[in-house]
Amino acid sequence: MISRIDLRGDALPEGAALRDLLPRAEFDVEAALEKVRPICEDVRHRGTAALIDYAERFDGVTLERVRVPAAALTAALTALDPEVRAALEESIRRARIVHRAQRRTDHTTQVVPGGTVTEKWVPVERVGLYAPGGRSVYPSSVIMNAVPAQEAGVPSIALASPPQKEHGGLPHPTILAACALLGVDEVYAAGGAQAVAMFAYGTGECPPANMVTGPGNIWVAAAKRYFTGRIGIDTEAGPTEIAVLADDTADPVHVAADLISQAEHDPLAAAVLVTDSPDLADAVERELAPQLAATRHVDDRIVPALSGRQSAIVLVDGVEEGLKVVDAYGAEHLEIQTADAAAVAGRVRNAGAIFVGPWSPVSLGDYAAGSNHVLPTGGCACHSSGLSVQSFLRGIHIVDYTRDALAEVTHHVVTLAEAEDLPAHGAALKARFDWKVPGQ
Ligand code: HSO
Ligand code: ZN
Repeated sequence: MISRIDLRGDALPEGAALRDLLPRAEFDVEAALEKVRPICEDVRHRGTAALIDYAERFDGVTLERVRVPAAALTAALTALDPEVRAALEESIRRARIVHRAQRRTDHTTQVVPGGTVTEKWVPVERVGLYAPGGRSVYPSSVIMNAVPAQEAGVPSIALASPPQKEHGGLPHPTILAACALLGVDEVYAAGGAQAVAMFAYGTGECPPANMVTGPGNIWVAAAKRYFTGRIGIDTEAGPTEIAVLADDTADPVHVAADLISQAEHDPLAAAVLVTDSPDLADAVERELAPQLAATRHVDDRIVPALSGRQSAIVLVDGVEEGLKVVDAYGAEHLEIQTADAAAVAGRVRNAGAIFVGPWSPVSLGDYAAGSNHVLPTGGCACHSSGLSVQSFLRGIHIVDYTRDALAEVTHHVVTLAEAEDLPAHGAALKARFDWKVPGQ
């Protein structure tokens, strides 16, 4: 069901050459851009009327307004299963603990006597969060987006989620209940690219936002790409990925369960096991069938995900080589199931989040570790981080020099300005001192 890539024997290639040997899902955001452009421009020109038309066309619902009434949020919370409520509350509590600790404080550095640079962290003014609907109704993702934005101090937070036919054109009730628990009361029944456009351009009902975050399908990713430069975005979330680096100390039952757990998201989800133990590889493969027999979403998602070209068992000579492989892959989620897992984890350079040892599975991080589950996919972990308080803050440098401190550095500024053929830059400093415009 899952293919094997045998990298044992020869020395591993470096960097991109190694990455090319590893599996990865195709996720052609560029191709989706063409379809998304007219939708976004339609929302720009027709606003709410366009959103209502797309709700009819894509979601099969007739909306009178896109903004969800406050009473619907309260009703969803009242109707919420008490156990689900308790679990969401615990997830929120843990996420708050971690994200509150991320908040950076403003810092003033004295560069020279009389010359300071202060770095001041200012939250983004208004943020639009996106929560998918359809196959992926994830109230946990509402938490993972809203908590860092709130802890960053974002004053205006709105959320969009697709209208659901079976819920009278409102977003899914668990999404609404999660919003109510989090205190996010500005909610819109809008999905896909049109929801991102609503936030980017604003409509009669919804003021424009400075930033849009949150996972979504390829249309949402394409719309984020379309608006990059106009608004801030987190990463363009692709299909979810789990990589497991394991040796013969790993429990095949755990490894198989964890691979299946992320394969459950999407037929394009990736599950990659990197191991130096052929015995473990065999045992994990043997474990798949009985575990699949005991779960749901098998034929539509898990089997296509595990047997797709994006998933594999990669055999390596040792944990050292395994580290090279997982670094080249840069997984969204990486589990380390080896002897001395913490030390091995400490050496990983590229991963969205790392899960150490047998008692820290990815599913814990998805819901209740306190960590964030909006993470870079598609190898973007090599240059980007997951969502955090930092994602919603801008660091503004405040430069404050005295006359003497400026005088002391003027000759250097003038020299560099001349070297760049920008004499007016130098003149802006010289004009402040005992200097006359030549010829006057
Ligand atoms: N594993 C997904 C997040 C998620 N899992 C939501 C369950 N619900 C991407 O990190
Ligand atoms: Zn998950």
